[in-house]
Amino acid sequence: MERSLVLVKPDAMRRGLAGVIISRLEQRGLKIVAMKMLRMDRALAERHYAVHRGKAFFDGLVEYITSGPIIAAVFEGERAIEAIRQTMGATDPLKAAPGSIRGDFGLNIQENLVHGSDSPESAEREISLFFSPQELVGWEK
Ligand code: IDP
Ligand code: MG
Repeated sequence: MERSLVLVKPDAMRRGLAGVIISRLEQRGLKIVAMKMLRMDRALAERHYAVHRGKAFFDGLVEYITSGPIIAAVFEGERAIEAIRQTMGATDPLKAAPGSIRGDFGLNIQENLVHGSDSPESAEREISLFFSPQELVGWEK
């Protein structure tokens, strides 16, 4: 079992696509183990995207991700990280497969609707930025 941090980004929230995005991940067979709505501040955005610091798109990315409310969620499932990345589609929506979230709803490489962790190490680090261990809800009896 793997866990991944998913963010419904501000553009998706503004466009009323939160339900569709969450629904597609649920339909894929992934289980929600944590969820909250929040607005990221600059400090959280810079930590979450620390790996991109120094890149040309970093400042714009921080502006964008802090531009409105988001939904942060943890999804769990077998090979969840890869399954979520596939369900999201490639970073550039024009390169994302039709049928993927970005391929179906996106055009812009920055405003690309959704975030999903890219490795188990990233997932662990990212989940801990948004959730305390107590906020991860178990499904087993
Ligand atoms: P990912 O979200 O598919 O993992 P990353 O390369 O980790 O893609 O980039 C993080 C986010 O930064 C992207 O989802 C997108 O919002 C933004 N981004 C990535 N590359 C570019 C770019 O070339 N121009 C503008 N924004 C970008
Ligand atoms: Mg990434």
